[in-house]
Amino acid sequence: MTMNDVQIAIVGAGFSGLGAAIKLKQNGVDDFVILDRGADFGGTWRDNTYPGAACDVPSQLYSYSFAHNPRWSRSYSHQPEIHRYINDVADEHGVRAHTRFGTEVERAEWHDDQRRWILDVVRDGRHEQVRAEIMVGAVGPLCEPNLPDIDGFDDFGGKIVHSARWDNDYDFTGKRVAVIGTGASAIQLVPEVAKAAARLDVYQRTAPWIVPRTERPYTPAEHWAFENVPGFQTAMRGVVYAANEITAFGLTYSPKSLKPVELICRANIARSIRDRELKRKVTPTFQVGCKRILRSNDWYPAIARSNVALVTDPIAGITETGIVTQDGTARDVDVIVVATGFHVTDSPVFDKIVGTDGRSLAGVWEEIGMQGYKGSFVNGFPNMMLMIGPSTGLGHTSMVYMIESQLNYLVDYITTVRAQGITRADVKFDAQRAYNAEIQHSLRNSVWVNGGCASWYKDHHGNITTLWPGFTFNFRRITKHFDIAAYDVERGASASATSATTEKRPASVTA
Ligand code: N01
Repeated sequence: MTMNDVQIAIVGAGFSGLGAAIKLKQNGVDDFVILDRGADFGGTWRDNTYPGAACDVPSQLYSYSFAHNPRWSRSYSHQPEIHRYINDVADEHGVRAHTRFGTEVERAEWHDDQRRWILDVVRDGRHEQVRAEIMVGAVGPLCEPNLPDIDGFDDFGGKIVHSARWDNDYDFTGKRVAVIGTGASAIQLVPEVAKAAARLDVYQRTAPWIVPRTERPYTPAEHWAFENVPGFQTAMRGVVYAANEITAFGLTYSPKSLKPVELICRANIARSIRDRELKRKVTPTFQVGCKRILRSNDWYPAIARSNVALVTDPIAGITETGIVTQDGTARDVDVIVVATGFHVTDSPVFDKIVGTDGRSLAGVWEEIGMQGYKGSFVNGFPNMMLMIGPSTGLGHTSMVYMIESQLNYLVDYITTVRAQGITRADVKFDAQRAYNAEIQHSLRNSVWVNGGCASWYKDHHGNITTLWPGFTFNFRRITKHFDIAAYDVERGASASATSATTEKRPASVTA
C-alpha cells in the first residue's frame, strides 16, 4: 500500500477546504494535499444540481472577500454560476495541483506515537494511506443526504432521487411526481419540476416561513462599476452584511422583534394564494426564524398550480407504486423526490474520525453532544481543525464569512505551531466545556430554543449545537488569533506536555 506523507491533509474541496488551501499557500505553506471524493471543486455547490438550485444569500457576500467576482450575473446566484466561481478561484490560486479528486477518505485515525493522522483513502479502487501532521476536516455539514425514516422505500418500483444527488438525465416531462419535504431545497426545485410534471404531489410535514426573493439581474452600469470603481463591491458587501446582521439580533436575543418579518411572510401568502384551505395549510404554526427563513417568489404560485397538490396528511408508508398517507389515500407516482435534508448532527463522517484512546468523533459526541471549541477543535482529537464545526452555522447571512473567520484561526494556528515547534495541540476539555456553556447561555432567549419548532439545529441532547448565536463579527473577533493557552501542547518528538493544567475528560458530561 502506498504511503504519502504531507504536513497538512485537507479533506474536502468546497468553499472551506479551498479557502484553507489558498490561505496556506498565501502564508508560505505548500506541503498540503486536498482530498475530495468528487470530480472538481465546489462541495455542496458541486453536488446540489437540482433544477432551480440557487443561493439565498446575495452573491456579493456569498463569495470570498479576497476573490471578488465582478461578473456575477444576478443579485442571488444560481448553482452553476457559484460552482464556476469556486473552480475559477481554485485555478487563479494554483490549488488544483494540490488536489486529489475521486479520493474517498474511509477512515482518519490519530496515532499519538507518530504524532500523525493516518488517513485510509480509496482512489480509483486502490487503497492508499496519507500520513499528515495536521488534518483539516472541511467536509461541510450538508454533505450526507438524509433519507427519511419511512417504511417501504425498498419496495417502490419507480425512481427515487434525493435533491442533493440529482439525476440530470432523468426527464420529468409528463411524469407523476411526489416530492417529500418543504425545506430550502424543495421550495427551489418544486416550481421547476412542476412545469414539466403531469402531476406533482408535495408532501409537507411543516410549513416554512417564506419571504419574497428580491432577485434581479445586475445592470450593465453595475457591472461596469464592479470592474472599474475601486471599493464599490466591497461597499456593497458591507451593506448586505450590515442589513443581515440586524436579523441576528432578533433571532438570538429578541424573537418578538421579528414580527415585521412574519408580517412580510403573511403578506407573501395573502398575495400569492386565494384558496382559503391552501392558505391555512401553508401558514406556519411556529415563530418565524425558528427554522430557516426561506426566500422564494415562485413557491406559492407553484403549489397553487392545477397540476400540483399539497398533501399534509402524514405519510404512512411507501408501496410498490406510490405513497400512502395515514388517512388511507394512495397516490401512485413514477418518481419520488426526497428533499429531506442532510445528516448534520449525526453525520456518518463522524464515525470515520478516530482520536485518542480509539474513540470516534461520533462516540464522543454521542456522549457529550456535538460540541467543540470555536467551531474548530474538539478535545481528544489533537492536530485536527474542523471547518464549519459545531456552533458555526447561520440562518441569516453568509457562511463564507464564518469560513473566512476560521481561516484566520487556521493560519495563526499553523504559524504558531511552526514557529514554536509544536507537534501536538489538543484543546483543553475545560476550555471546550466553558466555551459551550457560554454558547448555550447565549442561546437561552433565542427563537431556535423558544420558537416552538422541531429542527435539525438541535442535537440528540436537545441542545442547539449547529448555530452561532448572535452577531457574526463576534465570531470573527474570537477567531482572530490562535489562543494557545486553551490548548495542551507538546513540542518535539517526546510526549512531554508543556501545559500543567491538562484535564482529562470525565467519563460522562452533558453540556
Ligand atoms: O433540508 P431541510 P433542505 N416526512 O432539512 C422534511 C441549505 N440550503 O435540503 O420541517 C416528511 O431544511 C422536513 O420537514 P420538517 C440550508 O442551510 C441552502 O431543504 O422537519 N417530511 C423539511 O420540510 C438548509 O437549511 C440553500 O417537518 C420530512 C424537509 O424535509 C439546508 O441546506 C438552498 C421527513 C427537509 O428540509 C437543508 O435544506 C438549499 C419525513 N419523514 C439548501 N423528514 C441556499 O439557498 C424530513 N422531512 C443557500
